[in-house]
Amino acid sequence: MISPKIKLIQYAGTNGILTLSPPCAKVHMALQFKGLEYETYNCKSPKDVKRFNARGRLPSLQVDGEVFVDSSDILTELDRIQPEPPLLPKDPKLRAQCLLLEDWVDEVLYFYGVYLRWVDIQGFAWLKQAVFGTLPAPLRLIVAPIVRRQVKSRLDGQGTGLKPLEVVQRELAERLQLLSDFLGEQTYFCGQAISRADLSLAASLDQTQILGLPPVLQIDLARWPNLQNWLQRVHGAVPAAAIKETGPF
Ligand SMILES: N[C@@H](CCC(=O)N[C@@H](CS)C(=O)NCC(=O)O)C(=O)O
Repeated sequence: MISPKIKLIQYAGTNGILTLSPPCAKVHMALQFKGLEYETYNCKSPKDVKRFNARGRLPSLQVDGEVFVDSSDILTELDRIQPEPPLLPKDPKLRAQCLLLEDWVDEVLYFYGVYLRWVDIQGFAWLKQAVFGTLPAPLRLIVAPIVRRQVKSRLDGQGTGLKPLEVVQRELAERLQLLSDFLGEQTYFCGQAISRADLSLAASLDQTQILGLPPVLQIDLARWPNLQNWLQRVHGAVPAAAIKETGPF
């Protein structure tokens, strides 16, 4: 069988990190988990993004020229073109659990990270350098605050943007505790094999383990040892998209 030609269109990373976007990192991990070869293209501007997704969001994946958007739909497509190893459990209950958890990570947990990176002053100082640092100074000084205002306005609409930092941090810690309780002593979140729920959560948590982050963007996983061990297990099977090899795992 001829391998499909795959191109992942994403937001760039920095300093050896493949991407700073959790959903783009999730797709990297799924491609690597399946052993599929692919190229990566880093979008350069919102206009560039719209060439690959009219909705203006990344990741986008080209498979033999056909375009797929949204990380969850992309993973479904990857299971179709390369069924082994599967990203979904076969058991209907575990399968439902897996898709619900993936959705929760992508649509709820994700916004805590967006808040801490774009709204919090220290988080944004780090992100600004990482994302806009290579732009010439005049452009950087104009573009970064404009994008920040757009993101903040969307986050207000979603709800998380309206909360003070202390509430966001408390809720995030409570949700990590829930994840830790959910996982318990299980090997992976939805059974004995890695699933797309594991990839989605790992892709998000990896972003908090990048070296040199300000404290507000770090999560100390030692507070939840079973999550820390689980992340290590996931990365025993799939390399992280967000951590340099010299990182903590
Ligand atoms: N649920 C979508 C989220 C995609 C998404 O929001 N991606 C962000 C990057 S992390 C994006 O493209 N943001 C640009 C924007 O909102 O204008 C997925 O999983 O693909």
